[in-house]
Amino acid sequence: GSRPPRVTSFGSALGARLTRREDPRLLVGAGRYLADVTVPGVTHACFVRSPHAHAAIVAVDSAAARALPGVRAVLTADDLPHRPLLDAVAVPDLRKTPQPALAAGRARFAGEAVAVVLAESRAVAEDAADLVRVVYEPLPVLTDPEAARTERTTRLCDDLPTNVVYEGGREHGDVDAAFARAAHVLSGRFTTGRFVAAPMEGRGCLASYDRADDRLAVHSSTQSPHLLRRKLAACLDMPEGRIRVLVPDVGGGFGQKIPASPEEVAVALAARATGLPVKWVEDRRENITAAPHSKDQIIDMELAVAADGTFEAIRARILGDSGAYSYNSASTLIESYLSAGLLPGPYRIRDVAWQVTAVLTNKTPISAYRGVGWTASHSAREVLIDRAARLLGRDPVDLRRQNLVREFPHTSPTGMVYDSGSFVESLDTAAELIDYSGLRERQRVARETGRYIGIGVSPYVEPSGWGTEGAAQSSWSFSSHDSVRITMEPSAEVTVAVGTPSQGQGHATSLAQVVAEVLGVDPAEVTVLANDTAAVPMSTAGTRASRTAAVTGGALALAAQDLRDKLAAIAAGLLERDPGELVFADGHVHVRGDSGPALPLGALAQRAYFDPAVREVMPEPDLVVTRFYDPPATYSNGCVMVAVEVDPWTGGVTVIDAAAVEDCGTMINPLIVEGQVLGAFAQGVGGALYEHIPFDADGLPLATSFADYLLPTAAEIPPVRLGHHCSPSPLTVNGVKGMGESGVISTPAAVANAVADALVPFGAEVDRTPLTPEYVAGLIGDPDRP
Ligand code: MCN
Ligand code: SMO
Repeated sequence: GSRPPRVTSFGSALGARLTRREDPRLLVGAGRYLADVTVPGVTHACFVRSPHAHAAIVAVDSAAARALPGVRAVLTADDLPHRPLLDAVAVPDLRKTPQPALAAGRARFAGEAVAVVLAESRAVAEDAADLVRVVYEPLPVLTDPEAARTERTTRLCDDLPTNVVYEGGREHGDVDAAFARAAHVLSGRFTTGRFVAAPMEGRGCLASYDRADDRLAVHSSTQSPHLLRRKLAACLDMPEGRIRVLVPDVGGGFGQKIPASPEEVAVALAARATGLPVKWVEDRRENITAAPHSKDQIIDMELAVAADGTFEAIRARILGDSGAYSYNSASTLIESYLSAGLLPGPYRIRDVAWQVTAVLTNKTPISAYRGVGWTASHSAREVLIDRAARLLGRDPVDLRRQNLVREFPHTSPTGMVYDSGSFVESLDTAAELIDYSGLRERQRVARETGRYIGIGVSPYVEPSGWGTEGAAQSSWSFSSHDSVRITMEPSAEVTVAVGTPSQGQGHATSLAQVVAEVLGVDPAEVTVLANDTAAVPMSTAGTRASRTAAVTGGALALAAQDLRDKLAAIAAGLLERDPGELVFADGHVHVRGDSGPALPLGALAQRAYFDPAVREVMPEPDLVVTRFYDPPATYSNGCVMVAVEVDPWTGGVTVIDAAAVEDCGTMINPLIVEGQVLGAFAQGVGGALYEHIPFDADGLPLATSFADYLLPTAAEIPPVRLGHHCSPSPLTVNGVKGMGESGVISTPAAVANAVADALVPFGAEVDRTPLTPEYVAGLIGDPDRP
């Protein structure tokens, strides 16, 4: 493959706009995704899935399926005894609902796996799955979370008295007093639709069990290899060290591939039970119906505003539709509960009270998707702020500027400590980029001719770079550190092993830059591997929560520094110099102020490994370093602005202009940051306008393919005007903050407010996403009579 552009000046790798070195390989079709991985004797799995949202499983007759030539086995929960998947988080009062790998006795959502067929090909496995006769006895179906909340007879989990998996609340400050003295109280209900992450590549795995050694190897399209290993160990009752998780290229995850999936457990169990290597590649219909869904919150919110526009207090009741199980490694609570923590967002709001209820229904379980939890409360708040601006006759940009956090560190009432930022500056830059005042004029002129343009603004703060403290500030208690291993090979090439695989974030480039910067080498000399749990001591969380740049990147910078110290000690001994006199640049060790020939790192590495004399200088001259990092909490920020045009006759919304300003502290690679911003912006537009999985009264999903689950295409996304601010974190290595989710937190609110702004002449207010044409046309009523 072709090499990325060479950086001419070493030591300037951090912050360089390098094109992604992984792209040439991926773009010519030389990537190796899960579907490409195979082993001799591989058998293919197809799941038999429940066509009912809620039903007792009375009998399974697999005789006809077994008789089909090429079928190796048909297995049900009875054939594969195991421990169910359980939540890993320790949120007080969370009622955990165990989720079996295969439904045992009862199916709780349409698409839940009931049996698995193993065959010589996927085609035969699918044909055989059709021949498995399952006798179901339908049970009453719960689809409405409000109804499920009070229902006592029909319960999803027998061990729980109700369908409520979490109910709790907190008051920060004196909220009642703040509301009592406020000049204005804005209130409303906002509903965020049910998304599915829709990665280009679905989930999947290939499990091989070695009976002689009692070892399990699992290739998986996962974001969290160590977490998967831990879950498999628990479900299969195997020591963790006997399980190895290998990660091929992954074509998108967006949070959906954080949890260990029931299907992965079933495949591993099937491999162990039969001794056959078993491969499962999820298809699109399975992904849309059975992979975790996301968002789906109903928020009743009140905002107290003083006469001068100061935001005084927020009160929210958040109802999360969890689906059928409190999802295992991330927990369904990741939506509604995290939503509460970010209620104040980027504003100086003193008093906040929230009440969260998460309730089980007969739908696909909810788990993480980019912008986890935060999208919903952010959108609800921003929509109310625009209503406040209209009520007060204030410009929505001005009103926000007045209330944004300006001093750092800032402790939000919910306990988040914003370490640094450019909240006001990012708002102003976005307004400048999109020519806000010019757009207002264009809007005015357009209205005179019966055309409806609207402008929406959405400044945001992103809890990013989750280490243990960052997670804890969201009341999400788990150990979220990373360790990395870095090795200088005898050729002086550097191999880096990390536990945070890339699903498209460009880690092979950006993490190499971090290491190259410290060692003074070309990033092309640094290979980043995130493909094997055996190569890394531990990554508790994997790639999620916009944490890789800050956590893994931090660990790598520290490890590279240790490695450089080792090299300096060896070189100093050989050159009879003081290590402090040595400079690492251009792949050489130079003596400061000495213009004589420098020592190439290749020669130094050769000697470290192979020259016995080096042991006189350093008794253990191995060029391997392991480092651990768990950074303090850090918060990035930015602002999204969009302009839309609404067609009053069809209710169709077109995004006509957009600006996105990001501040993630020190940027490792601005080009990659911009790619992340653009991708998340597009997903945010999708969530705002198109994406939603409705369910009918029988609990059957009404979107099961891309014909009815509508993703935005390039045609729906306008060019985005990009801007940056840079407020380095005073707390993290290199001042790096994470940023991978920002656009999905902020964009839906910007679009919703732009539509609301366009509809002002019709006296309509928006109260949900997605803003589908039917919904918008319904708000407009008679297009001729604004
Ligand atoms: N970066 C940088 N400088 C910074 C911050 C980030 O150069 N100050 C770079 C990083 O080096 C990395 C990328 O930007 O290459 C994203 O970094 P970060 O914010 O740390 O996020 P992660 O790498 O941990 O990725 C996770 C994040 C999440 S949580 C979701 S969801 C999501 C997202 O990334 N899923 C994605 N972006 C995605 N992009 C793609 N293509 N596919 C997914 O599944
Ligand atoms: S939803 Mo991102 O993988 O934390």
